[in-house]
Amino acid sequence: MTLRLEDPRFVASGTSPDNFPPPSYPEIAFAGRSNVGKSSLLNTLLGRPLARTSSTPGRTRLVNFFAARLPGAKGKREVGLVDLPGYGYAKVARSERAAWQHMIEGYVTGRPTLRAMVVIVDVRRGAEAEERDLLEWLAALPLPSIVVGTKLDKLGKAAQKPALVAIGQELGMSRSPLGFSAETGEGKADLIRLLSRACETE
Ligand SMILES: Nc1nc2c(ncn2[C@@H]2O[C@H](COP(=O)(O)OP(=O)(O)O)[C@@H](O)[C@H]2O)c(=O)[nH]1
Ligand SMILES: [Mg+2]
Repeated sequence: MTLRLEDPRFVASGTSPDNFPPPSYPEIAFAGRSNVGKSSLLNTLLGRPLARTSSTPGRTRLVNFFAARLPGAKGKREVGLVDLPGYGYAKVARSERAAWQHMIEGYVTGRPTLRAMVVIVDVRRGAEAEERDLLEWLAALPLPSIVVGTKLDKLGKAAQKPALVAIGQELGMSRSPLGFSAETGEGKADLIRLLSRACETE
């Protein structure tokens, strides 16, 4: 089984549940603070630069929907990959944080096809209150979360594992998050495997 997403496509952008594309196939959403490397991770998974990346933290409120075919035990199947707006931009106003939470709640509750939430953490920065809050909120839902520590290439070899272990501890996880790098592709096959498994649960 080659661990590669096939036929990657951009589907649509939306700003709120009333203009999101209708849920029709298993979907995985990606959340993380602004500039964490969310779009870069998605592009690495998709194998094409379909998601816009930027070195300056943006204020995009758009939810971007992508799709591809995912290999799995039951053959190839359609999967949706959703780039959620980043949170924690600069000195966020309380109102902005509330707007993000409202959007995320609307998205999650409106997507019966959602199979997992990937929460992305910068390995150099570690997990903070936002990630803990998000994971705590997700833990109360019947929705698995997958934590990924990205930008692994920015740390020296010896610092990588300790950084991942620290994130796991900060988040009270039973094991360390998956290490990832959009630069080297490290973690890509493992992440695709996890997504494939998540999509197979109904
Ligand atoms: N070295 C390195 N840089 C990365 C990685 N992922 C993202 N970046 C850089 O971090 C910045 C923000 O990335 P982006 O994907 O736009 O973040 P987003 O705001 O979370 O979508 C860009 O300059 C990327 O090139 C990575 O794995 N390694
Ligand atoms: Mg982005």
